[in-house]
Amino acid sequence: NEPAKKINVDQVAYVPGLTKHATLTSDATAAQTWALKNAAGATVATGQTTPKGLDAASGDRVHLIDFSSFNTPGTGYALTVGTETSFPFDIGTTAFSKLRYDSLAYFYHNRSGIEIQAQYVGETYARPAGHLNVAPNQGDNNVPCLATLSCGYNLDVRGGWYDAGDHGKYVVNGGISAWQVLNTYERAKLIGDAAALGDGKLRIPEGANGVPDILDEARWEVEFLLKMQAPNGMVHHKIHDVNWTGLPLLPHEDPQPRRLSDTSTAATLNTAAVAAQAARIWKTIDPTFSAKAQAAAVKAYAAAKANPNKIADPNDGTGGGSYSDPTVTDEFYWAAAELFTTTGESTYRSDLTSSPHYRAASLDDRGFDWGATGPLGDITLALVPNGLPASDVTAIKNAFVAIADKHLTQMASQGYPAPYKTRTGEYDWGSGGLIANNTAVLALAHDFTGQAKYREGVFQALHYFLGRNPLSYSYVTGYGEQPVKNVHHRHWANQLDPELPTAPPGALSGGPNSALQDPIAARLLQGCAPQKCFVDHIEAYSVNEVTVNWNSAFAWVANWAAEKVTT
Ligand code: 9MR
Repeated sequence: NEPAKKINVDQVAYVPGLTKHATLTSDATAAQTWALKNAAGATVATGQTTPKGLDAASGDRVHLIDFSSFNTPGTGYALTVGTETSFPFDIGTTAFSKLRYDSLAYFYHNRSGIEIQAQYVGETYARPAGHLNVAPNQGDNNVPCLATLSCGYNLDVRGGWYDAGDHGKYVVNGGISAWQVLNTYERAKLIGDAAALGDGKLRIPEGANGVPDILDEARWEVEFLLKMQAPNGMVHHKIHDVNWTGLPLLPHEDPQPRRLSDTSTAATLNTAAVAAQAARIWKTIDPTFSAKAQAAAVKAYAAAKANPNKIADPNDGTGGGSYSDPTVTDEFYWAAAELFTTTGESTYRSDLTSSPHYRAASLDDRGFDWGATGPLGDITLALVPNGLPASDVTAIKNAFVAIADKHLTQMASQGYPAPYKTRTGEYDWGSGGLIANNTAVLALAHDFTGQAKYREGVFQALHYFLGRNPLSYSYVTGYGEQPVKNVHHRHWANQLDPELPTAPPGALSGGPNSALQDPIAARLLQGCAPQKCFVDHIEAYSVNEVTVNWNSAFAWVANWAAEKVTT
């Protein structure tokens, strides 16, 4: 890792009019004097730190620096304490107008089955289409099931997004990702600023087709989810290489045969949920696609009810991740919520209201992810008009506010505040994605109450991602003075091959994971405090990978933040 700073700041930007906090690491027990310097080196504000003592998540002794009262926009500010200096940062909002689109650009970069063209991404990131059966690729055109299954058909499952640093495509993770990209738009359309998400806002081939680009991008994945549906309505869990490939490797150069895993209840319900959401979003934009998606959703839900306990094999981790989820009551709830919201039909309504997850019962302060999807249904029920009793919708909104309050309480006790709490007090694989999802809970609490404290919480969480953390990294590529550079990815692999690029701007690293689940992390990070269990190394896949589901969570938050501070 690069050396950490003693004063850690958001390396990108603080927003005029919002609180501005930084963290000093110091063993001193007395308050210290801080100074804010402008780009010319002149002191523009001073104050005293607040000593907070030992901080559990980082293992640092910390002081709080509060320079909220300084609001003059500008670039090149820095905080100093004695001889220590922070990285420079802006006070302003321009970065947010870029960050919202860069975080969404992640998805085009990682499309499968289509050439990635220089006119949208530049020469550095242009590449041929992957997995179209052009040698040495074996292609996703006509893929058989795993040898041990006898499903009796092959599927054409070209397209979609690669999951992460690997070339697998996993329905359970593609589902939450597509849903979050679509929800970014649906929320903006209902209660926010949809104009900022209109046609021509992203650099993608569909940029001038009259449909918002964010929808075009999500549709690339939704179409893939629909292709994964078997003739009986169940949906195949995943498609990936027969054996793991090494790094670096461009998608079109992957020589491994591809194979479909068995269908699973979780994948089937993910597809039902996202297809039902898509059906209502495209209802007037493309009625044919809307009807196709709705029919697939209805069929998938019925198939899942007939096969309610078909759990993906947790040991099926050769050539791709397992993404096995032993509990599917939350997926049933999410799918019923989407189908009820789209169709209004009573069978979905009764499944929904009789679910143990009803009224945000499973929203907690660990948050949601690909395996815990109940809150996705709650977000839809809270945002999209439906036929539920108003008191139940209010109860769902109140649950988000109550969890947001828990996050604020926990953040107030932290040296480097990030909304996240695990049962063991440690950080999980993909902590960045979990933190981003909890940040969305804070954002929704602001949507539902209008209270400023929740908006402050959102920006505090962004500060954590953008450098106010004990390792002084911006976990977002291309943003800040010291962004992560060596994320685990097969073609953003500059660390292994100087001919290949580093990641483009706007990709979120998975971030600290105390379980040290790869050989590099295990070798380098023994004994780390939770927020320090991270290394910017390309082979450290359990801490420094990028994935669609973490970027969808981060893009949701980045777009919300941009809406609040830019016009
Ligand atoms: O994000 C997943 C995380 O929650 C799991 O703990 C981990 C181990 O099963 O797998 C993560 O997902 C990876 C997937 O299996 C394969 N593609 C890359 C994903 C991100 O690391």
